[in-house]
Amino acid sequence: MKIREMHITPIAAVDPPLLNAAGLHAPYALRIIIELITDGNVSGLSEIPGSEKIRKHLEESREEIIGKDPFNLTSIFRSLERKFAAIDTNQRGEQSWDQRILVHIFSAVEVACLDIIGKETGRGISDLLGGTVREQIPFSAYLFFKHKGAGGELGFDIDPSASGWAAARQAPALDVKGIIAQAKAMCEEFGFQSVKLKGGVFAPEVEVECLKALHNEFGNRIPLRFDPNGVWSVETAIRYGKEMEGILDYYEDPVRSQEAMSIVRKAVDIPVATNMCTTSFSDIPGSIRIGSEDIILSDHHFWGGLRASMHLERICSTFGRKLSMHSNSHLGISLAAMLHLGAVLSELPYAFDTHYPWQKEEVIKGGKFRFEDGFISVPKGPGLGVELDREALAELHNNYNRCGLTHRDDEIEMQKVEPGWKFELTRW
Ligand code: GKR
Ligand code: MG
Repeated sequence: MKIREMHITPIAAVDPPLLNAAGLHAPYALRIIIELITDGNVSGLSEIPGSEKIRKHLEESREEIIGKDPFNLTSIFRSLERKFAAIDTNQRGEQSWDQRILVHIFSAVEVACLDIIGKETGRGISDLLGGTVREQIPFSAYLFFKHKGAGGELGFDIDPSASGWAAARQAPALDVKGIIAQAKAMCEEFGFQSVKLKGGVFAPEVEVECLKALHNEFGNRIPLRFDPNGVWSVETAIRYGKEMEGILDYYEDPVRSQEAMSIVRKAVDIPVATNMCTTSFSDIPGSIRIGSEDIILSDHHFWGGLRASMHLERICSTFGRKLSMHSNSHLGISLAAMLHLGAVLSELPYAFDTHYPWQKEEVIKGGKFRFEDGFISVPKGPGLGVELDREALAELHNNYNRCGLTHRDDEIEMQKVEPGWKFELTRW
């Protein structure tokens, strides 16, 4: 069996004006859909975060992929490593999302090849990864401070005919009242049983007040997480961390760097989680030496695939860390891959993150995955268990061509509402 074709389609999915430490989400979130087709006409899919830089490198990786056997992942990876050895060092960036190229390409190729292998063998990806140990995967509500607006063509306007979560998704959430309303609407619609608040947007006392209000509203029944994406100083993180002891289930990247995280971790009695300070296998020795976190939030797009995330789980259990999942704005192909990973991990100590409720569009047939009590069932069909909706793909690709965005830049988007706004590594 050989890979005969590789289709790389950049897409843009409507995204509301969500705030974070890096600024503001653009009206569209960029993704890339990859389709590999074999000489036997079997198609394998994957989805990764989109940027022109990654798209260009994916295009350049064609010769390492076309003509190869999808079962030969190790040798494909080795040749990709050789090809990109010179460019892929230390480019993660200062933002909360990873900008390294090779990990994205590995993830794109691995998931699409596993999708092919699953279709060839009639087995789901979770079977290929060692077998399903759970059929339903728990997710957490992911709250954002946000401006009023639906995103996409509507931008900061709304569709007044929307109701339920579709209306709540457009509403502003710039204070305690807005966050509580968002949390209630999201939990009511999707049944989430834990809640994460994205912070690093307003002064610490405002965000901590929101967390206390969430705790008052939901009580201990709903575990809370909080993530200011590293823009607090060690002093701020310790001071406010102490106020949140007994309220937070975990404290995610309050500060930047393994050293700073380990100081906060020792001073505050809340488990500390990261998707920013320990983000690759080469960070593991430092993490163990310094003791920088209790929980590593993996992401198959950023750790180089599903098998790499399983490998990470093994390392985590060896060194006394828990593993859970980070997310960025995404659609159903990425979600399907996350579900298969969730199905095979030995333990799921925490519900996974997902931005999925913030996106209303889909690129797979049958529309969006459905949550039940905050859980999604692992798809049953062979491979990923999802099928590409080619009309939807064409529409989302048109969005991409029309919107003019080439990469994520939350600082530029933020400057449209607050002229002169600048991203700061440590803001408070
Ligand atoms: O979507 O604005 C966002 C988040 O801030 C995202 O970019 C982060 O990567 O959700 C992520 C996180 O947990 O840090
Ligand atoms: Mg995070």
